[in-house]
Amino acid sequence: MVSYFIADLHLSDKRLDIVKAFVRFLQEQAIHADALYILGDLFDVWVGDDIKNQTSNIVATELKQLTDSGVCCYFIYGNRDFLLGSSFLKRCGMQRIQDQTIINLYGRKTMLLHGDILCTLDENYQKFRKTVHKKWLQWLFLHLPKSIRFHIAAKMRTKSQADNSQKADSIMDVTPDEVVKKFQQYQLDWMIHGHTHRPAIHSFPHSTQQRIVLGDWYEQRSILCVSECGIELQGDKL
Ligand code: LP5
Ligand code: MN
Repeated sequence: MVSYFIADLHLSDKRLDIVKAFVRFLQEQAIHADALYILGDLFDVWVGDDIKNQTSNIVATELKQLTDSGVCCYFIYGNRDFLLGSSFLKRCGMQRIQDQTIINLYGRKTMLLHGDILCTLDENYQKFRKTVHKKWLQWLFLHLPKSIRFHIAAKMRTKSQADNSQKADSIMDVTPDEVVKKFQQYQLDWMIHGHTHRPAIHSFPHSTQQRIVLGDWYEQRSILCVSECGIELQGDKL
């Protein structure tokens, strides 16, 4: 049996080709799995479960079909879709799990996370994250009219894009010390995350520990396939 891990699909009506690729993955690969783990940023932006569009309807229908057929599907929030709520999770039959959840993955102690929390050198982002994760602020935001929510999200995206283009590569990536700290603190074998859009399998010298980074789906289908036989990070063209 096999478990699949994906992240950073950034699905939206603007890129229905990615939505199609995701549907194909669900119908052809995930359907045969033990479990599917979505490690954040499934959607390009999420500003409330009450907003329905072509993409969210397709995703809900297809994920429900998958979960109804017996495949467990787990979801960790990303920095773009942390407002995804319980009503959408229910429509999909998905279960939310916390960022930094530790699971036993075919005998390996594995931490699952979106990855943004590891980017500790990005102080502006960490401040932003702390603010938008305040429950009372999220409640207020979700009670605003849809048009205002779209407007604020668009402003945030514009500012984020402008800021990111000025940030050094090392700031946009995870902080190496932070990674080592997590491995030591929790005695991990594996860590799996996305967010940085730098797909790779990182090994540590003289150790069997590995950090697996999922890629985005802009040009490729970045899928991690884990079974008792080992791991494979796939990256087929869309
Ligand atoms: O996503 P990515 O990879 O491009 O960049 C991230 C970080 N940026 C973000 C911001 C998101 O893209 C915006 C998401 C909108 C979510 C929906 C609305 C929710 C509202 C909730 C209210 C309670 O996450 C980026 C990191 C990068 O990853 C790499 O780690 O660097 O961080 C930033 O860009 C942070 C900026 O430096 C600061 C963000 C400024 C936001 C300004 C707010 C303006 C509001 C205007 C209101 C009218
Ligand atoms: Mn992200």
